[in-house]
Amino acid sequence: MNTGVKVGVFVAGLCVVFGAAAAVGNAVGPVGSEPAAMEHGEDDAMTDMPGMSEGGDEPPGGLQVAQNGYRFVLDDPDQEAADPALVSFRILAPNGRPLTDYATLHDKKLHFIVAKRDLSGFQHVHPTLDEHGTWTARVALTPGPWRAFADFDPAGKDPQLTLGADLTVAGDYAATPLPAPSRTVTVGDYTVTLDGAAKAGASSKLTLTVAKEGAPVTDLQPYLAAYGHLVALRDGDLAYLHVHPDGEPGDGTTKPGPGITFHTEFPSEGSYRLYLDFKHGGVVRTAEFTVEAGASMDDDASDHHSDSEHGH
Ligand SMILES: [Cu+2]
Repeated sequence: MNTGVKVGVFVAGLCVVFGAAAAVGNAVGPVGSEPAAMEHGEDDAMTDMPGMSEGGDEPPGGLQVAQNGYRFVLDDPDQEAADPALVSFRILAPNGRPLTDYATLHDKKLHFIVAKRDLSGFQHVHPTLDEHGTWTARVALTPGPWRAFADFDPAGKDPQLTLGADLTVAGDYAATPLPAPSRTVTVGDYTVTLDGAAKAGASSKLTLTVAKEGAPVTDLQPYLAAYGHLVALRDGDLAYLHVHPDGEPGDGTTKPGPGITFHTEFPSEGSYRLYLDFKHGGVVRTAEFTVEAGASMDDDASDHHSDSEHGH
């Protein structure tokens, strides 16, 4: 499987997860609640490989500062260390003007994420938009190289995008080594356990189970219309993957914990940092994991998959 195809698989996975059909390129089918935005080529899907529904060679999200005519413009990509730091930016539309009309995506018009290049410092916030199309986000910035991501869906027919831009904060910086892979992390009084294998180019089922002081949490609170939000960033280039769990609060079947299940595809083998946002007791917390995606990962989790249906 060549790189382009793998990327295609990944993009297809993203589309399915987002339910925003036609996030890129060709058909992914009417999988979501949002109207499909495809203009053409709905039947063009690659059919030469099982499970493939997405052709083209779109890269994973977050790697490009401009895509499909949209551009992510930070007003000041050189920032001072501050908490809070105000980061303002615009999304320029294909007509060159700041975009002011956004579709709501998971309760928000835009999701703004920053992470340092060493995958530390992750923050996921929801900035405010003024009438001129300028967004302002409040984040905590420490010295070093950062990547900023804007995850949004332009109103109208254009697909949802994640654009990325570099942000530099002056000052002394030493990269932190990526923490070793771990199945369990602690956030305050909470312990989050990861089950399942991260696989490159194949569907990966990941279940994150939340406990507080040793007791399973069964009353997670909806946050942005889900019981959990998971962002994965690839070590090395910070390719961005935002996935949402199976089921929604209030759908009659999805329980509010302790487990939150996600299906996604990793675009390649390698190391990823996973950031799970969950809400309990009125507070949103983020649990961070390092995972290794690849066929060689030992999977001692309860969920065993057959080998990749996509082959190698
Ligand atoms: Cu968000």
